[in-house]
Amino acid sequence: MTAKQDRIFSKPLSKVGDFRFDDKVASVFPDMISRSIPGYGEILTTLSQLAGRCVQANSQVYDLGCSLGAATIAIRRGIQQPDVKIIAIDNSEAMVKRAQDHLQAFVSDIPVELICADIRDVTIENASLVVLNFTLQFLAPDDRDALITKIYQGLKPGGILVVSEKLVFEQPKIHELLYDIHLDFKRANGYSELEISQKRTALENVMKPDSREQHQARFAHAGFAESELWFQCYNFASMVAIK
Ligand code: GEK
Repeated sequence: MTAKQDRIFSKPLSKVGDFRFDDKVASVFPDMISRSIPGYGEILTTLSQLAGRCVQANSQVYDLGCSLGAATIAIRRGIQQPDVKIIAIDNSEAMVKRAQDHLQAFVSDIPVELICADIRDVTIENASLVVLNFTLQFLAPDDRDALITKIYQGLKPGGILVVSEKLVFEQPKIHELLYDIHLDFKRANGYSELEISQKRTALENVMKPDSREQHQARFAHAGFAESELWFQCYNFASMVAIK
């Protein structure tokens, strides 16, 4: 199946509204995310490996902000233990509707419960792996600590949390350099200057990245004994925290 090309911001818009995960975005999402996030494919491959090592028998796995279910599919492929259920949650109806078809395109005995809900409202329990793959940055900053604490409390001992995010950097020149390199990555993937600038405007009020230091302080505050960055490409990273 070839992914439909993302042309959402290719024409000049009289007013660029806030970015929304609506049907238009859901319909081009695989193309959009792979042309926008460096390392997205590698992160999915590693999620599968982490699932193989860390998912415990008789436990639950949560994919929070699952979009079309790419992380769920990767994790499901890696799970080695019996009696595991995956709970995949997204509050975009357009995403959840399409995720159902994506999940069904792959055969597996591992059950997946797909839920359309706000991740701030769901209970996390008996979890051995929780994944926030580029989702936390879309949550209001004031709600992030409570979510990470709720996840910590719902994890079993030895359970892990994987958080992938765009990062900001405290050193201004480093910040500018890594952001510029990322824009080159988007240009190399065929996005025009107009597409890049209109998307940036659309995301301005919606996506507020934290620094690595803020993430690690939040993990520690929630109770995680250990956390580390395991992947970084430019200003995109993935971190793991262990209970
Ligand atoms: C992937 N993880 O392909 N509750 C539920 N879902 C939310 C919320 C919320 N409060 N806020 C945002 N979302 C995926 C990619 S995309 C990242 C994740 C991106 C959802 C939102 O609807 C969207 O589907 C997802 O989080 C973020 O591995 O587009 O850069």
